[in-house]
Amino acid sequence: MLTRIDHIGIACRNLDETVRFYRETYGFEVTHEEVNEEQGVREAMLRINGTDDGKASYLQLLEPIREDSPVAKFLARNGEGVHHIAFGTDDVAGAAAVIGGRGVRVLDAAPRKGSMGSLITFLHPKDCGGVLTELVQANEDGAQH
Ligand code: CMX
Ligand code: CO
Repeated sequence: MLTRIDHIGIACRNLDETVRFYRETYGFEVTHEEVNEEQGVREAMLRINGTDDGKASYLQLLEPIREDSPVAKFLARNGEGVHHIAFGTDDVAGAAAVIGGRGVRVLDAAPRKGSMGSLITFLHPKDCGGVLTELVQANEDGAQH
């Protein structure tokens, strides 16, 4: 059902400085940048490696664009750091229904738009041992490969 670590989401105050850190320290490059108005973030995706299911794993660097966004709230409470983990699936709605049936709160009534044309949904961190967890269905046109 879940076939890869799609990405790890990292909350930061300054996207450009954080991108520079990952480039200069590890040699990771930005594959894609976008603003997701619905999620309230400006984000950069850094592709790390391909995965057994033919897709890929990324770091997702997240800078808030609004004070009332989840990432802004997280930064105010915790400072910069790991914000969420995302698992990849080929059927996000199906996976959310199965996991929801196991007693975990699914935060979105229907999947929303994620990076690179993906479909995403979130699971409540309080039902996941303190880990905000995202499910991702990559865009099948290959944008996420
Ligand atoms: N990881 C772990 N725990 C978290 C958390 C996180 N990222 N964010 C909040 N929490 C915890 C808080 O610590 C708090 O715990 P306590 O009650 O023990 O103090 C509790 O959840 C409630 O926190 P809050 O600050 O009051 O936040 P809200 O309830 O308003 O929102 C959440 C929390 C998870 C429902 C909200 O952040 C959300 O809907 N997230 C999903 C969307 C999202 O994060 N988008 C940004 C990323 C976009 C992307 O990946 O593309
Ligand atoms: Co994410």
